[in-house]
Parts: sequence; structure tokens; C-alpha cells
Amino acid sequence: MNLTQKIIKAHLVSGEMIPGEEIAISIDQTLTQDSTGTMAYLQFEAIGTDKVKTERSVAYIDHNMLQSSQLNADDHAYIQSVALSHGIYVSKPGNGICHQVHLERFGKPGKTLLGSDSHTPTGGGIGMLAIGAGGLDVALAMGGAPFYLIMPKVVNIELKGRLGAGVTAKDIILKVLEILTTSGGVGKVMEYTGEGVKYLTVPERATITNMGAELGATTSVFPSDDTTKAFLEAQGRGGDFTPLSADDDAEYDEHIVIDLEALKPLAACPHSPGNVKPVSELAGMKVDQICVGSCTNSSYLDLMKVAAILKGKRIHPDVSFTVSPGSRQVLMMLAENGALADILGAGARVLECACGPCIGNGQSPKANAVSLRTFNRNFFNRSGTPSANVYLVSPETAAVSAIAGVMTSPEGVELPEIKMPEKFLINDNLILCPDDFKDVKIVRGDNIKPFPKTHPLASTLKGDVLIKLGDDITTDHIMPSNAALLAYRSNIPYLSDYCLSNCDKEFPARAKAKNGGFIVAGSNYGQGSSREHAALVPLQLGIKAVVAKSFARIHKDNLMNNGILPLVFADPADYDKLEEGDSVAIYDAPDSVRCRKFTLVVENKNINIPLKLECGDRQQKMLLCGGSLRMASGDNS
Ligand code: MIC
Ligand code: SF4
Repeated sequence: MNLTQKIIKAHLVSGEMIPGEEIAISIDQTLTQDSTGTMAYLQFEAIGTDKVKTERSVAYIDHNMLQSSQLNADDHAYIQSVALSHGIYVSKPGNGICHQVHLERFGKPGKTLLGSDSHTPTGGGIGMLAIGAGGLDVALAMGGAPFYLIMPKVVNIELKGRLGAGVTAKDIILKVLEILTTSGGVGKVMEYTGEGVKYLTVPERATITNMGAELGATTSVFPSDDTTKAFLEAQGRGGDFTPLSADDDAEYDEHIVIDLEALKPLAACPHSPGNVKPVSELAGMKVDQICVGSCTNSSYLDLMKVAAILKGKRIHPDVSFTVSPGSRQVLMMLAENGALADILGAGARVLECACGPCIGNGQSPKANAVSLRTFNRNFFNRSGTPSANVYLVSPETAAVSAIAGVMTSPEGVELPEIKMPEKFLINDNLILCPDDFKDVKIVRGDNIKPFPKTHPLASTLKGDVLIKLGDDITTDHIMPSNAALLAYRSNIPYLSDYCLSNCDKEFPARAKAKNGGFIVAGSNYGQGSSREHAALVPLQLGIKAVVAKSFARIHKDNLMNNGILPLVFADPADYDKLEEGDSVAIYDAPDSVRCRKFTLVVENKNINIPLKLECGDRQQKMLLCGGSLRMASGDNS
């Protein structure tokens, strides 16, 4: 067996491990973060479980940090109190980005981790089967329910040789993105093997598994070996180590070889992580802003490399350079060893240990800016500046470009040897253990509104095509996130006024005026974030179905969890037959769900379009009764 199959087998609750079949796995650990967490905990409360049923659940507060009014702080207080009162650990604001901190303090090889954030696969860097999901799925898992997924195909990515100077783990994952594109991982797990693995540290492996999310993959995983052991020991958690790898004769569904020696520094160009070019082709481009950080590249090792490049140098006067350390552990270690002074001395702006600019929470660049970021996503307007051009690069490319003021390749730049520490600085003062808190009262701010209610599937669904969208629509298009909107993550009625506003500002008003209707889209609809809000706001606006050429995994699950039909064209060419304003209907919707075949009657054109529903048996039942929560609570009202 390969490693993915081994971990799945050890957690299999139901189903057969045949790619494409629905399976259920038990979940050992969960994580939530605050921007998806408020909703997840409201749902968790609705399920009515007293104490969390997992081995370890952690609530992180790392996304909505601006606190420009009381709203964010109210949400933080709700999350802290609801978590502690249900046996869930809390990582307080300032402690760091969920994925970085989870890797440092909680992750365990061979365990399953379900997180309400699409970059949860970061845990694959230490051999976890770590999967991103909507908040509702995480809420159910916290209540002890298994997680349902389609048994993935397993792709073996064999790493040959060793990276050259200035070429990094970020360039490996950008290469994989160039090969597979942003939808090439859907329904698949990326499993890394080969001699190249042993030369990669845990944070480097985690950069790769983290950004595997951009492939649309279910998750990515590395073996757990001596490097993993040394990392866990350095975190004072040697006891959490288990060696894990694929069998020598393991079989895979696909095989990709990457020759690390031939790899060059790469960049993902606007506006997609899959739009990859060699840095050398972009060299000389004037740069206005550079941001180092995010859960992809903000580890101790990343920032030590940046510090080594910046030491004694000056950041170009035309560049605004920010650094957001991934965790307080990272920041404290840099402070202790002097590297922070090298970074500050060069002219960097050091931000909080949080997501920050990665989710558009501050640092929106100036109009038409070129911004280099070590992040994982450069979707249109995610930075908060619609005219900005964001390029995703390695920390090394970011640092050498910061000095030059133009895009510069770090190839061949020899850094002093930066070793993984034998002991990380351990200070868990901002982690709250639930056992230390008794009789916690749950605090609810005024901004916490109930989530929209779903209903059993109606027999006839009728309405207009309210919008026709192209390919690769991201959840950042569907539910934009920025400093102003993030504060309303627990207020769906408010957020619904911004649904799809990155595509058409009139959409919410049109949807309201028509009392809901249908969305039509191209392929890979809903790629990117796990935010359930991208399903909840259409639900609030009365969207009955999304008809697309194909869907991204997490968003499709979120739609079904909330009782919205994700329907696929039986013949993708039929996409061309539909236009905004068409009046369409589905008759006998429940029967259509039962046979997974639909007919979309386009009433104004007098044509019928065949559609398919691709889902498991449980999801079929869930759609009939109007979503996951109704099914879990047996609510038939
Ligand atoms: C992201 O990187 O897009 C986010 C913000 O972390 C999201 C979660 C969210 O929208 O709250 C994700 O990746 O799932
Ligand atoms: Fe935070 Fe960005 Fe990572 Fe999302 S991708 S968890 S916003 S740092």
C-alpha cells in the first residue's frame, strides 16, 4: 500500500477504498480558525454535543485581527468561550497562523486532521492525512461523526536529486502547479517520495503540502522519517513521532517525476497560482510591494533565510516590504538570535504573527502595483486592490528582489548554512488548555446572527439564470474577504449583499429582486478557500442550484451541506446554450436527485439540457432533506 491508503485504512469507518467511491474516515484532530470558526461553532452548538469527541481539537484566532471596531473582538470572545466550554484548545490572537502552530505544537504523524481552512493539508508535511473542509463538516467531526469523502486517486510525485542554491520548496510546488494546473488535483492525493524527500526539512515539506491546496487536491502527504522525528523532538514532542512510509512495492494511480536539480526559481503570475513562469523571464520588472509570510512560507527557516539575505543591506526605497512571522515561536526565536534586527535594519515592516495581507486584511498595495508575495493565492482582488498584480514567489526571490527593487532571481545565491534548530523555543502562554477553565460562560456579541435555515428539497425549482460565469471562479469571487467584510463572518445577511460582487456588483440586488434563482458557471467553480460563506450567502439569496462544467471539492461539499444542488452539464457544450436572464426550471427535483439525472428546462428557449449530479449516497439523502445539519439533527420541519 501507499502511505495514503495506509492512513485511510487505519481510519476507515465505511465504504470501500476504490477511487471514486464514497468512504467515511474517523477524525483524530480538528482545527478551526476564526473567519470560518464562528459559523462552525454556531453549527457545533446546534448539533448539541457537550464535549468534543476528538483526540484533540484546537480553535485558532489568526485571520480577523484588525479590530477596527468591536466586531472582531466580539467574535474572538465567542470563539474562546465556546471552545473552552466544549473541551477545545484555544490558540489566542498573536500566537500565529493555525497551520504553522498546529505543525509546531499539535500535529502527529499518521493521524487524521480535519480543518475548516483549505490549507489544512500543511499537516501532510509531518505525515498526517490532513484535509480542509467546510465548517459544518468540521463541526460534525468535533461531535464525533466521521468525515465522508470520495476515495481519492493517489498520485506519486517522485522527487529526484537535490535543489540547487536559491531554488526552494516553493519552486517545487509551483512546478507541480505548472504541470497539473489548479484543477489537476481534484479527487486526488499527492504523495511525495524519492531521494529528494530526505533533503527537505519539515517546513519545506509543509510549504509543498500547504500549497497542494491550489491543485484542488484532497490533500498531500510526505512520509514520516528521521527528519520528522528530529523536528518533533526539537518541539519537545518526540513521543508523538511514528515512522511512516509507503511499502516498497506500493502502487499509485499516477506518477510524476520532478528533477530537483533541473528546477529553477518560479513565480505564479496574476491572477492564478497555476499561471507559472520562470523568475528569469520576469527579471527586471519594477516591484512596489513585497510581503513575506502566510501559512506557506513563514517558518523559522524561511525567515532566517530572508534575514541572511537582508543582513547589512537596504530595502530599495521604492519597495514596501512586510514580514508576518508564522508563529510567536518563530518571532521569538528571531528576536533572540538577532535575525529580527537584521530584518528590521534593512527597512522591513514587521507585522503581527497572523494571516494579515494574505487574506486582504491590511497592506492592500497601491493602484496598479506589482506585489511579490510568498503566499499561496493571488486570485483577482484578494489583496484588496483590484488593479494590483500579485506574483507568488519564494522567500529567497522576495528578499533578493526587495534589495534590487525589481524582480530578481535568487538562483546561485549562496546563503550561510541555516540549520533546523535542535530545540525550538517553546512558550505556550497563548495556548489555552480547556482543562484549566471551568464553568466558562459563552459570550455572544451582537454581530453573531443565526445562519440561514435550509428546507427539504422542493419538487419544482424555478427561476432565472441570475449570472453566467466563466471558468475557475474562486470562493474569493463568490464571497470576497477583506478587512471590511471579514468582521461580518458571523452575519450572513450582511455578507450576502457582497455575493459575487467581484464579478458583478448588481448580482445581490438582482438575486433579491427575483427571489433567488440559478447560477451558471464554467469549470472548476468554487476553487480556493473552504469558506462555507460561499455557500451560505447564495443560500441566503435563494439560489436553488449552481449549474457548472465542474466543481472544486470543498465548495461542492459546502453547497450540498447547505442544500444547494451542484449540477454538472452532461455535455459541457450545453454551457453555450444558456444566458443570463433565461428562465429555467427543474421538475421532479427529488426524483432527479434519486437517479442523479436532471433535465433543465429552458422555458424561454424551449430546450432541455441534461444535467448530472455527482455525489455519494449520503449526500443524496442530505440533499433530499435539505442539508447536512437537518440530516444530522433529524429535523423534518
Ligand atoms: C484563505 O486562505 O482563503 C482562507 C482565508 O484561509 C480560507 C478560509 C476563509 O475564507 O476563512 C481558506 O483557505 O479556507
Ligand atoms: Fe491565512 Fe493566508 Fe494561510 Fe489562508 S492562506 S490560512 S489567509 S495565511
